[in-house]
Amino acid sequence: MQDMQNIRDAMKGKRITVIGAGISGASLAQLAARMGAAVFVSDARKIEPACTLDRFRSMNIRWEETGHTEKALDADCVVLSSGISPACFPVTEAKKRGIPVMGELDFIAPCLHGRIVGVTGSNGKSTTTCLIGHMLQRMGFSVAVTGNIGNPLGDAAFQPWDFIVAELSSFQLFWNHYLHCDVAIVTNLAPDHIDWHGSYEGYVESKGRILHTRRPDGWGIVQGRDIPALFRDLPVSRTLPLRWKDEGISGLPALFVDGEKECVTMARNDGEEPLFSFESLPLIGNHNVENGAMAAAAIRLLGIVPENMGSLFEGFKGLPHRCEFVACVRGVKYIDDSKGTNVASSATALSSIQGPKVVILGGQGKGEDYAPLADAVRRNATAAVVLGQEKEKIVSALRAAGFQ
Ligand code: UMA
Ligand code: ADP
Repeated sequence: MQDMQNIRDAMKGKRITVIGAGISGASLAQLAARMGAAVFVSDARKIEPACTLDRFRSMNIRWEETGHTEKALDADCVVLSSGISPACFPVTEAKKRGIPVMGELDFIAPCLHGRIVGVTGSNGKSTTTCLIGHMLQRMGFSVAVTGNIGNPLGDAAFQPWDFIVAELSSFQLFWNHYLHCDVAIVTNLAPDHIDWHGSYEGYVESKGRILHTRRPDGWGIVQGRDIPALFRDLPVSRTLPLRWKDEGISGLPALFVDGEKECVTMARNDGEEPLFSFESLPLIGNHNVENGAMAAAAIRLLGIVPENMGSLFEGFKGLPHRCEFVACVRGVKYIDDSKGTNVASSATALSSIQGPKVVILGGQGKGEDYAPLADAVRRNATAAVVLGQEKEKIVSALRAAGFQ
């Protein structure tokens, strides 16, 4: 490819340090090496698995582990893997010394070939990303389903895709300037990763960057209720807000979900068109209807007119650990929603699953207020088993909500 040659010419001999040797960092390092750079990887912990180091050796990539040292700063540019914080030592020090610092998305953006659908949000990112990928693949397009979903974006570089559907995190978007989406989706907003961003406002600002950096002729899809937080005083253009019909809010364009007629329509200035009826979506819960609505709208906003939108959902199985049915033992159904890793997602799952429930809660905290979760437990569960690092905080929130 010609542009690979141009990029290689520009990168030849450049000293690139990649911070973090996890999945995204290892992919970035290999991409930089393929571009002809002299690559050094620095990780605060031991680099694992061992095969990562085998690959580094075979590609002449040098590294350090169990701590960032001065060696990481002997570079023309410092490139950050997915979750690296602006407060980490190599970043603050590189900035002090005037060494350019680049996020993962900016580094990879010039190497991507294909129209880009970016999906971010607090919950439903992976489901929506995979659903869009599934629908496009069913139509016969070549599609990379990539990003924060576990397939690093760097692996999609220098390949001719029709579409790249990328799940993007608030961490990645914090650093983004040059990844311009054709369709940019923010599935919804709820508090998450406040420890990393410092505040909810900072988190929302990072998520909003997917809209503010999209292509000028690109479209945005967001929850109607999230528009004020995402745009603040900026003009709202080429953005489709999702609204439930019973909210009674009018205005065009809009993506309408009609709970009574159980169907989804898209309305633009040139008229309203049906997208699908709920029964065609093989996933449970209103939250998944919203994910399906955004996925279908993305297909249309890419300019694709399928004969039957609903039929594109066929064969989509849903993702593991997301309201996943595990087993039924002596009449008790076991459902795994362990991917519900913030208050809003677990509260949504609790209200989506029918019948009396015993809920198991716990894990590591991210600085969230547990009151809304406790309220959802009080309304939807008969008993709660609480464990893990956050158990005391969760138990006191449950007590404060009057859950016995
Ligand atoms: N590290 C440093 N210095 C630091 C901080 C971290 O060297 O200051 C090192 C760590 O020691 C570690 C590496 O950097 O070796 C980062 O590992 P990681 O597991 O945090 O990240 P990756 O393995 O690169 O995985 C990332 C995403 N992780 C994060 O954004 C935190 C994965 O999303 C993603 O699937 C993968 O890239 C492929 O693109 C995970 C995630 O939890 C599932 N994402 C968050 C979420 O979904 O809420 C955003
Ligand atoms: P993410 O990639 O954003 O973590 P997933 O698609 O993996 O989202 O879903 C994780 C959990 O979030 C699900 O198990 C479910 O409990 C909840 N969830 C999924 N979609 C939504 C949505 N649109 N709104 C609220 N919660 C959702």
